[in-house]
Amino acid sequence: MMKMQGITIRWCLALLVSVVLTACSDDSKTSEVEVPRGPVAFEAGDECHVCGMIITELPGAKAQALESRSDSVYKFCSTQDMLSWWLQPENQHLQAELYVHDVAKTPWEHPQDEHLIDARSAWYVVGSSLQGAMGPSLVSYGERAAAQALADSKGGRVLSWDQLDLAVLQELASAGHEHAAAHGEQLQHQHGVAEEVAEPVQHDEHLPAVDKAVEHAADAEHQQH
Ligand code: ZN
Ligand code: CU1
Repeated sequence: MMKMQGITIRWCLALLVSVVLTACSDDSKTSEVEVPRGPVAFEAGDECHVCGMIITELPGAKAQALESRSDSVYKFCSTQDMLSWWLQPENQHLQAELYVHDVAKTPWEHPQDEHLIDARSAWYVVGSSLQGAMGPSLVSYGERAAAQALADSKGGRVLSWDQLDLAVLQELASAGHEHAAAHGEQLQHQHGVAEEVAEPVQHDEHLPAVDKAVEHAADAEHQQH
């Protein structure tokens, strides 16, 4: 009789364990769907989803969004073009992975795909003299200290992803109102940026890079009128 009871209890335990295991495997199935796909490569000829410019021909941090439900991939010439797309009310409810270049790890003129990082945990400098695809740029970094170093040397301030809003976009747009005129001079622009980045960090008020940017803005202004 005792033996019979032992077997029954053991059988019940086995049943219980199998129920728990089934529940566990269901859980892992759910989380598998949410594993991020990770960033994709920028191909030659890819156009910015917002402004249509050829992304890989332009300097500065690029951005991309991978929308989960539709499997769509959106690529952007610049971090601010992704931000302006993201801030549209219909897009804020999307489930999307967002990536930007870590400018501390990859050349400004030709950022490399292996240095794309999660945009939501990145740090951004707004108001620096660094010129990107759309002129004045929202410069992205993986580390806050690296972002602060740019702000210290080339002006601007450091913001987290959650602090990026329409006011920031407006600030960039008004700083770059000459962009439309500068569009025709992309190559010249790129050279200016390459020289600027190659220069060692200086702390005097009259940075040659800043002079160049002002000069460029004045040129563009002239063309517009
Ligand atoms: Zn763009
Ligand atoms: Cu553009």
